[in-house]
Amino acid sequence: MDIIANFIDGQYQAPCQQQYIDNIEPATGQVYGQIPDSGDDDVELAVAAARKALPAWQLMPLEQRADYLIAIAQEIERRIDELATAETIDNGKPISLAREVDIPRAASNFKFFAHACSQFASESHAMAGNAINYTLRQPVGIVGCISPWNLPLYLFTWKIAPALAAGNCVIAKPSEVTPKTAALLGEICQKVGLPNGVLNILHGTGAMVGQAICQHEEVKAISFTGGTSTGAAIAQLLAPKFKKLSLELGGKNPALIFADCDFDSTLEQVFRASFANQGQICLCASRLYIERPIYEKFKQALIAKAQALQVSDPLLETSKMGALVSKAHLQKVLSYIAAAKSEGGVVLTGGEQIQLSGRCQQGYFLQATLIENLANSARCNQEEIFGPVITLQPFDNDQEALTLANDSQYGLAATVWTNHLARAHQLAENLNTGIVWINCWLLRDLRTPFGGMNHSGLGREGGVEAMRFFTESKNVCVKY
Ligand code: TXE
Repeated sequence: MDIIANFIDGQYQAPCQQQYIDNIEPATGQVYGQIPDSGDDDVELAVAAARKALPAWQLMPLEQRADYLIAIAQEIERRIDELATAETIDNGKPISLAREVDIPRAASNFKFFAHACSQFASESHAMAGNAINYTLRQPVGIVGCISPWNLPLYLFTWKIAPALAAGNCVIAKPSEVTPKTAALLGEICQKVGLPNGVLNILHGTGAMVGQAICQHEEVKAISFTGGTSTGAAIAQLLAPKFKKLSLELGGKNPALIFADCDFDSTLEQVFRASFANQGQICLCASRLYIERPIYEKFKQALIAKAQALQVSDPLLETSKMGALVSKAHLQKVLSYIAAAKSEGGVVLTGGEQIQLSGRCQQGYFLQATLIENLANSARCNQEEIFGPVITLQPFDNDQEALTLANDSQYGLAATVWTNHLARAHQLAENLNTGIVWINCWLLRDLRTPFGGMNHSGLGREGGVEAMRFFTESKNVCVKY
């Protein structure tokens, strides 16, 4: 049994109340470990550790702080196989995806913000009459970072790295569903000698330790990634406390596929955008709008690819489609397929849970699923399913495509597939999403603002946006 501990003040510690939660491997459906079910007492210990560490950490020369982040990145890279295996066991994603995307990106997050902290400039504004203003951007202090289960270490470090780079001390909570790589990050911090209390990692549920982190008076900012409803609950709780809040929430992302696109390349990329990580990425393309002249051809090609996509044990090197993250999530995704059928949807392929043999017999597996013939108002077109389920609809002109795409409460990411230059830029201007990819998907420059609008979140992560979120700006005006 793999028992995880909290990481507080540079040491692993059992939860104060000695309460634990089972940790289940999605590919087998079996309990393989236990994680702390932490609460207020554990948060108190973590805040005390952060409070003690803060003065030295925030006054540390930038280069020295950056050196710690680089050292963490290098240690992540050194332990890539162990971390990738742990991620796959916890999340159910194919081991090749964990090793090629999740873990390398965790290292990149630390490297990127190590450099960002030495480039993080500020402004001054000279005035007529012998006066000058300068802007200080000082660390917020103790901050909370709360992350989800779909890209565990990737999103956990996407928040922690800028928070540390900006001179804050962090209380971080991974999802209780995928805690393992976050737990291992504690060992990495010990190995590189990160000062005790700078990063504290607590495990447990959102309702208990998650909420306790958000509520603690000394935690001055919360960076959250997860479901829209959870984001709303956190915002409601924190509004009267006037804490800084970054919410990276769900998405229901349209793909606008025009007849003039590069067909084969678009097919490959759209398929990956739809089913990568079993469709459990907030940026996945889940609503495909296809210009009518190529609708049938593109549909048949997608069906063929979906049927060829082998669901298998995610620990196999050849695995391209692993398990969904939990039994509850699998049931949620299946409920949407049932809803689609009740709303007149036609399941073109997939739609059924798959039972594998051997060790994965009790695992949470689902076929890649394509559905057509649904109104844009249908639940499967309006709600985030967050699984390997996509819908297809034809359109006849640019305006119709834009109207369909923008008919959503979400606004995270859109993709546009066309070689028509003016069309691409005009659509990019008018799509109500925080991110627009044209003839590509998930091509990421960490300097860019990352996030969505409406029900997809509040604020932006990445680059200078993240450094500014994790600092308070102060204007100093000098008369001389
Ligand atoms: O997210 P939750 P879950 C969407 C997706 C998924 C749904 C729920 O649709 O089906 O969200 O997924 C912590 N105070 N996304 O259950 O519940 C929780 O412990 C403080 C999109 O993972 O939002 C976990 O660490 N913390 C998303 C984290 O919040 C709380 C990726 C996320 O949990 C809390 C994942 C509370 N009251 C899911 N309640 C994306 N944008 O990528 C929960 N938590």
